[in-house]
Amino acid sequence: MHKVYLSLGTNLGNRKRNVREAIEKIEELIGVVERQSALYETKPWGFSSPNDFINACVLVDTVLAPRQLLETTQRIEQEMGRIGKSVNGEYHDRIIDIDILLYDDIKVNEPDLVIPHPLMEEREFVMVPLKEILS
Ligand code: PH2
Ligand code: MG
Ligand code: MG
Repeated sequence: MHKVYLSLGTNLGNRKRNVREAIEKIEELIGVVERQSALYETKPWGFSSPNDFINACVLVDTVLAPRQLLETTQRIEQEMGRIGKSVNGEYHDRIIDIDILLYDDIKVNEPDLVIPHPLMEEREFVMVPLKEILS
């Protein structure tokens, strides 16, 4: 089993329901959610939008390898109706974003997959919920 910390973010639609649905799908397709942070209401960081976020973090036990994990988080985003991804660091409103923060204590450096998440330490909306559940 591998311990994985994921960040969840949503700023469109019924945000609490989006988080709930994402966690249900994580349980179904990734593994047991061992810990879940509180939900934090946050202002958009790095772009401007009238739509505030709800952010949270979860700790999941999974048998998936890092790349399978990435494919599965992307599949969940798509199944929940996410359209468009951030291109060239330009962000957009979204129904759900699921980012991989930490995977055991390994490092991955591939064009589309970097672990630990390279921007996590700069982002309060990640670090506050993460610290709440970090073991
Ligand atoms: N995600 C981003 C960019 N900006 N701001 C907040 N408050 N919450 C996020 O989840 C978020 C963001 C890129 O994925
Ligand atoms: Mg993100
Ligand atoms: Mg993402």
